[in-house]
Amino acid sequence: MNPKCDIALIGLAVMGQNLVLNMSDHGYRVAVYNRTVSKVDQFLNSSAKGKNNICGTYSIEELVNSLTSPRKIVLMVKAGEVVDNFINLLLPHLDEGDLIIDGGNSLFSDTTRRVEELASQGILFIGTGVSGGEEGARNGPSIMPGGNSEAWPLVKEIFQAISAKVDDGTPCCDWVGDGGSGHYVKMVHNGIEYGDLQMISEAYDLLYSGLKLNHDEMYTIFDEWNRGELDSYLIEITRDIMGYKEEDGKPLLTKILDRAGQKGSGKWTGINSLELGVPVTLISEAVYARSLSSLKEERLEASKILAGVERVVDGNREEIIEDLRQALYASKIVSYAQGYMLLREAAQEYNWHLNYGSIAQMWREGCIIRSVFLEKIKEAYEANSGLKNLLLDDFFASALKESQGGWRRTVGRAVAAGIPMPAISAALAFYDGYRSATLPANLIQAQRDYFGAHTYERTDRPAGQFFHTNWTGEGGDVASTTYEV
Ligand code: 2AM
Repeated sequence: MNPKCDIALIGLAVMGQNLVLNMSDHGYRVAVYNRTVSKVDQFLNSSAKGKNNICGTYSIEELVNSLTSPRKIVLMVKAGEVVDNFINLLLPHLDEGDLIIDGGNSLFSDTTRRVEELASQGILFIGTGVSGGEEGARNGPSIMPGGNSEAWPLVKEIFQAISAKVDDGTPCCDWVGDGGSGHYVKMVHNGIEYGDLQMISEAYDLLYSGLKLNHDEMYTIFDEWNRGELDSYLIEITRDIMGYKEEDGKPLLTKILDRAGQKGSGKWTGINSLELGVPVTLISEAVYARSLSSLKEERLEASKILAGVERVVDGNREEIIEDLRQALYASKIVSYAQGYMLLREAAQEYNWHLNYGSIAQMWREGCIIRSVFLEKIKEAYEANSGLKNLLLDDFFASALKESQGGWRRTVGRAVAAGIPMPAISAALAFYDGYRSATLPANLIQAQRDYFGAHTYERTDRPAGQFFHTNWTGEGGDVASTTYEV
């Protein structure tokens, strides 16, 4: 009889297969199963061929029986009810103390629910973000596990072995926290990714349609940017995309339809930020920008009707490009600061103890938003774990001071040339709002009190005392407490 397996994985799509191969490379014995069981043999006869520590199983029962105790079973299946279905199929075969791990892109609130439901039945549950795409899964992803903390010692060694590592060997995988916090951190990661993609695309728009640079010139610019503060996976692939030409010698990028797809994690981040009341403006703008891009036909019509200006950016080319680099860098700082504001509020709201430096470390390598920049975020939180806002850290505050000139000039140029920069300009508006000791919200309060008797606080009285004024002399003096206008 074959020795029992260390861990099992259900769901042999590419991510699942690659995680299995990765675990096998690290010496773990892995049992595999898939709903369409023919894919088990297909896998064993292709990329898993010759790897005798990968064991095919053909039923849930066989899978469960092939494991050492406590059993560890990873689900890499479609998010949503498919995860619940597999949990229900597994439950009758499991013993107390066994562990189910959901490595898919589940909504964090589903994960919180599953952790609680399974805990009441004596089963451990982890919901983990896995980022880095197919390549990451194969060679070292960023792994963000959260859930039942008793489960962490059972998989810590395996997860940290297969994860990406930073230069000093630290794994890009650590315990995130209780409930759905692992999937939450992955959701924010994906939201930040939306923001990064949008900002870079806005920079490209200014270079291409504003400055009329060709793709070789843009290749050189992104290559240079990738050597400095912006050094990151996404700038690197943008450079390579600029250099990619088809057989006819034309850049492939010019032939790709300008209609962006989305799978939902940016939207989830935006929705959650509205629910928690955190101004995560850049990511939300990035989601809306994709929605606007998808209105291709309507935009084509509108482009013939609505007046604009000629999309030309004049001036010293080198200065304009350096300003743009500064705008990108400053906006990126704001975007990550907003992402961390959301994490902080979520930790409060959902009762999680998040380690912000460790989250930056998990994103440092392996995942799509990996960058040199994350090292600085890690350092900021290591220096001050109670840091209220990343923008207030010395390093980031002075980086913004230095780049704000270029940032403002860039937004000004884009506005003047009719080039939309929703993310970069939203970041600047946020920055200017956040650093304002006073905002025009006093007028909003006056208006609300005028039309709806919603009351206001006064600067010349202690906060927490509410006043109502009879603005017209006609409406009466009764403040609104029971209705909202
Ligand atoms: P399949 O190969 O049988 O389609 C990613 O799509 C993974 O989720 C695949 O392993 C896929 O199994 C699985 N999956 C998708 N929908 C499923 C469902 N309704 N029931 C079970 N597995 C499903």
